[in-house]
Amino acid sequence: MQGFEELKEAIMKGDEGETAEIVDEMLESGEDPRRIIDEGIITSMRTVGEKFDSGEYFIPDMLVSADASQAALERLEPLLDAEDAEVGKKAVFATVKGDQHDIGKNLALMVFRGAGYRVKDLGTDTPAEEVVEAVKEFDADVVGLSALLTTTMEAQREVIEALEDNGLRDKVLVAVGGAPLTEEFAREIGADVYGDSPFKAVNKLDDLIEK
Ligand code: B12
Repeated sequence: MQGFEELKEAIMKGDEGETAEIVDEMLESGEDPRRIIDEGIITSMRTVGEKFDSGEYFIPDMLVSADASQAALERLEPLLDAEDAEVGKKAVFATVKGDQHDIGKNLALMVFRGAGYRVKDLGTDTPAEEVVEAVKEFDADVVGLSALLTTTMEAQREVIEALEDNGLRDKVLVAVGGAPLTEEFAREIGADVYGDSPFKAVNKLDDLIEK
């Protein structure tokens, strides 16, 4: 039986075909798609990140692993049935200005879609004004911001300030995520939710929305 061990190995070596096959087999044997994301993909990508940090992996290794994760996600996304999609919660997601990292953002926005949110993805390197415009246009309830660099974390604060300047801050909840962030930093910049895990972030937001 192919399982989490094999899935991790396939992602780590960046084998898209094998990754997709293992995911299919796991699904056929009844594995929960959310568990495959959380304990399979996210855990593997974290390890890839650590290997890159320690100098064992290089950029090309990481990019093939990211592609393999993407192949797995494509199979899982349609299965994350949006149980309460009729509620019509809307979110705008962006990686902040100056930052090109989007693997974590893409994972997080998929988890949000799976939890019933309609999500508009603004991509990477997104200026604060573009987030403000999208919130207005899309009438968003939630803004999800991602930053992976210590130099771009501050851009999350700029987005929150731009929302305030445009009179939108009370209208939306802001969730921030990305590896260098801390709960303390999230609080300091005035975010509503610190998204170390997108699953926890969705639950916290749902609690806040219901209040
Ligand atoms: C992949 C990667 C890249 C890829 C990005 C590919 C892509 N399409 O994203 C490439 C090769 C392009 C890249 C480039 C660079 N990178 Co880089 N990169 C990484 C690496 C190895 C992994 C990041 C990742 O994808 N992790 C996996 C995902 C799943 O984790 P995550 O993003 O944290 O997301 C999780 C949570 O944080 C959360 N989350 C994230 N966002 C959000 C948002 C919301 C709303 C919510 C709720 C949750 C949430 O959910 C996710 C799932 O749990 C990290 C190392 C690391 N340990 O993080 C370095 C790292 C972030 N990179 C780094 C650097 C320095 C760079 C470069 C400057 C390198 C260079 N010299 O050119 C450039 C910068 C380019 C730019 N302007 O952005 C440094 C940053 C150091 C620092 N202190 O700022 C790191 C830490 C590596 C290191 N130790 O040096 N990088």
